[in-house]
Amino acid sequence: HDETLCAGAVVLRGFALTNEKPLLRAIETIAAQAPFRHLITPGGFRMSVGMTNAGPLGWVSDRRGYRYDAVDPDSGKPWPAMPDVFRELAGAAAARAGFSGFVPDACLINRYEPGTRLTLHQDRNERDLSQPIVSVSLGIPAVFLFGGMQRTDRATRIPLAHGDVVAWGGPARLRYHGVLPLKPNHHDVLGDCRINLTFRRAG
Ligand code: MD3
Ligand code: FE
Repeated sequence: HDETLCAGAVVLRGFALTNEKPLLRAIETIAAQAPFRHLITPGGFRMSVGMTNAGPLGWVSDRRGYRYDAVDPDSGKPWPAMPDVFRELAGAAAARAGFSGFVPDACLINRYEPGTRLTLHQDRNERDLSQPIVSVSLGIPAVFLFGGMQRTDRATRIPLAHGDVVAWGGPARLRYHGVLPLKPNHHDVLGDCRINLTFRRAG
């Protein structure tokens, strides 16, 4: 069943489970071409989340700032292609949540290990903020923090498990969000990690 968290944010529990194996195979193929790495924030901190990308644009961070780039800075090559199974899953989830015609051009792949967290932030590097974001959770569960339009607004906690998909758009698009430090845990398929796919229309 679908859960509306607030206007513009819909959780589709288990929506990715039917494509679990193709998704995991595709992630392995991407990571073989563009390995997970720990980016440096503009402030000089190493992110605890490991990241890579697929699609025409990839999200990167370094001392100069956050941006989307067609090229993997580690290899100098374009990011791996966006697998059809990724694009189709993201489009179907967005449509079901009420955002028809979503065609992502960027998939950021985040890898969390126990202890890893993502501090509260907004996603605002994308050109067209009327486009939604779709996220797919795989592996060990996490607690997602969903805040308001200001960093200091009280955040609600949303548990996200293997196969859960969330679509965020409209009035939810610029809300602050983050992920609490992952608890030590084990997932039968992914091992001791969580992988999150974040689909965006960036360009
Ligand atoms: C709510 N990733 O990469 S995805 C990120 O689980 C990021 O890896 C988290 O936040 C993760 O930027 C959360 C869910 C998400 C993504 C974008 C949002 C939630 C959002 C934008 C607006 C509101
Ligand atoms: Fe985000």
